[in-house]
Amino acid sequence: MPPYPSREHLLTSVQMAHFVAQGSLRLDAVVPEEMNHQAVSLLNAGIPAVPFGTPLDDAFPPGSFVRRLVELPRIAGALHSLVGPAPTVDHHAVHVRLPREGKAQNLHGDAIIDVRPDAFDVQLMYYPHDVTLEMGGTLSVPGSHLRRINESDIGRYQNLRGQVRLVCPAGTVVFLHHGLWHGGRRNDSDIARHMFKIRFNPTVRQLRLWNTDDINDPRVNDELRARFPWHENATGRLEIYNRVKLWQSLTGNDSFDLDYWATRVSNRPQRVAVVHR
Ligand SMILES: O=C(O)CCC(=O)C(=O)O
Ligand SMILES: [Fe+2]
Repeated sequence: MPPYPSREHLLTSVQMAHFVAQGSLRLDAVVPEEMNHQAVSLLNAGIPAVPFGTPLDDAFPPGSFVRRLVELPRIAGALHSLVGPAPTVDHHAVHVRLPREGKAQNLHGDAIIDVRPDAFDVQLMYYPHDVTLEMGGTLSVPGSHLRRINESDIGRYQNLRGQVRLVCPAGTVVFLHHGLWHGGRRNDSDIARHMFKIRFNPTVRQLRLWNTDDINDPRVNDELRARFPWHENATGRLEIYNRVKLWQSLTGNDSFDLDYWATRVSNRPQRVAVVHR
């Protein structure tokens, strides 16, 4: 994998802010048709497993399908922007929702007792064919990634306001923050739905890894301010706060804030006043 994708393929600050607020980033039809055609039989045959922590370069041989997938310029650029150069592969899996399978996967996060406030893993999800509403696209709850839960403990929750069921054209790739609440839906169609997932762990600090030329674009703050329909009136603000903290960490700017809220609640002066008696 080229260590530094060309600048034009890196994410912009507006796209990064979108990821930080929503917990995902979607690249529609980014994989060429010729690869999508090969994908289903390859995925059905199985992609050899790799041990946790295998460097991406060692996980998939040069020229192999998966290597070509992650080397597509826009995918390489997004991956670099999110987790940096030389990430390791946590695990990968092919997820098939069978035709008229009759059941859905419970809502869950792919994380358990993960309290990292700054570093995050990303999950690349690749859909080699069109996914219609009936086909059991991945459901996700935008903006849920920083509301900490443990894996499938949220499985009892059904149909949260603001949830999205993925409907997408062939060759779409979605990058998910590891904390995002999601689940494969029931496939009510006659066509099997395939998705290939790779989880990546960063090996560098996730600090300004994208194209920061537009860092002062007002749309950055607009993205970071997004509220979601499932937010509680007051506690929903916690999501904005956690987002501000993540943006501070990603930009290295500890004083970044949207409306002084993060500044206010982190004000814990250490200077001891000299009291004159
Ligand atoms: O099949 C799906 O759409 C989701 C599978 C899943 O939860 C995952 O890959 O982590
Ligand atoms: Fe999952």
